[in-house]
Amino acid sequence: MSNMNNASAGKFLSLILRHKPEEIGLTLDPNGWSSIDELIALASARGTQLSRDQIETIVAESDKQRFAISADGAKIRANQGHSVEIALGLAPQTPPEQLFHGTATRFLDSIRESGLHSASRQYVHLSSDRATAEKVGSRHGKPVILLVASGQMARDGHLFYLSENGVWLTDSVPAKYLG
Ligand code: HQG
Repeated sequence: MSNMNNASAGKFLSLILRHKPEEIGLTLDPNGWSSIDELIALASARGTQLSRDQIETIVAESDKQRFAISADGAKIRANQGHSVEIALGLAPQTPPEQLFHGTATRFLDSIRESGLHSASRQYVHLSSDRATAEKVGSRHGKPVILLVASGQMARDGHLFYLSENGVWLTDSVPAKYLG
């Protein structure tokens, strides 16, 4: 049995709640929620010890508010970042006129050619501020910030969603909207 520190436990929750619930035999509901008790029990059965207190601490202290606990306290889900198909249940919203996407310079040619695609995730993730985009881009290498003409995209019929933790989501961004 292993007890994880909060950083490792946060990564574990991201893995299970966004990408691979099957890794511990967990099934997410159609909106991405999992019972906290079931998650703890299944993780424990596979040798990963997490407590409810630790989960609550991670949810409260996550720098990006990556997770949400349901109002009744019984369930948890990731606020964004999923590769598994779930419905966050967000209503489309009108985005600001401009949003930012941080990426790595080595992806630029491909992005200029074919636009922004969500790769393995459900949505392309966009930031309302440059500093956040810079951090997101740095995860992949030498960062570069792309400006997204989100206002024009919306007027042209593209849908935007705002996750509970403030990340703008859209299916894809055609190259003509990138500056
Ligand atoms: C790039 C983190 C080549 C795209 C972050 C990105 C975010 C292309 C990478 C969230 C491309 C995908 C998401 C194309 C897109 N050709 N490369 N046509 N279109 N790309 O990790 O946006 O900390 O799936 O630019 O903070 O980096 O996990 O997406 O570089 O909010 O909570 O393909 O994940 O949140 O990478 O990050 P990712 P992302 P957490």
